[in-house]
Amino acid sequence: MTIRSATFAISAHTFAQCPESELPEFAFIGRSNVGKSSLLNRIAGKGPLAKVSATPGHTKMINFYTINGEWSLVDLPGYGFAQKDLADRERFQQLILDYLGGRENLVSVFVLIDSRHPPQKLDLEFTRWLLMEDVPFVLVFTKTDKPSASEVKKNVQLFTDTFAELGISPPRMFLTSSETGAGRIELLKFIQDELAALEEE
Ligand SMILES: Nc1nc2c(ncn2[C@@H]2O[C@H](COP(=O)(O)OP(=O)(O)O)[C@@H](O)[C@H]2O)c(=O)[nH]1
Ligand SMILES: [Mg+2]
Repeated sequence: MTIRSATFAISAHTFAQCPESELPEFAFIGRSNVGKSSLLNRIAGKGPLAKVSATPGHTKMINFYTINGEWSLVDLPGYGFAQKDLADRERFQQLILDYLGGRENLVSVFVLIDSRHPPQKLDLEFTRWLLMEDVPFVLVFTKTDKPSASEVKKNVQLFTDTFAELGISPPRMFLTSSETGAGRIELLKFIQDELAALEEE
């Protein structure tokens, strides 16, 4: 798939502020600092769209981007960042749950996982929640340029094992790096296939 245009559309602080849209949507979620904004920029490939932050917990709203005028990428707030203000943290969590549970044009969620670490409790809890709620998702391992190939393989395998223990077949998995661009073509192919499947419905 060729990216002809990628533009920032709008930011939403509440679910009610999310714009009504007919465009199929793909949402990025994961722990703060996992590399959501970097990967979004890499996939769009049109220069910096989303702000990449040195300090975790920066994105406190939902940002919508329109690609080729045909579909949307959505940067959700990171989960697991210990906001000092509890009310603030609950507001983000509610925003995420409202969006994932209620967004009608949501096609698939990209759950970003840091490939340097074995499965983290929060990531597992979150994927379990998605399974329970029947929200379609894939796992996207980030920063694969950092650890050794065998370390990445081990951490991916640990995830696969976890799903096997739950008695469910593992979701699609992608290995990516915003540094090298690894995985970009595979993710775009996935998006293209999903869009094609929608057309056939
Ligand atoms: N080496 C490496 N660093 C990355 C990669 N993706 C993101 N980072 C760095 O990780 C930090 C957090 O990235 P960001 O995209 O803001 O994460 P977000 O909080 O999930 O949106 C930044 O310092 C990025 O430069 C990657 O693929 N490889
Ligand atoms: Mg971000």
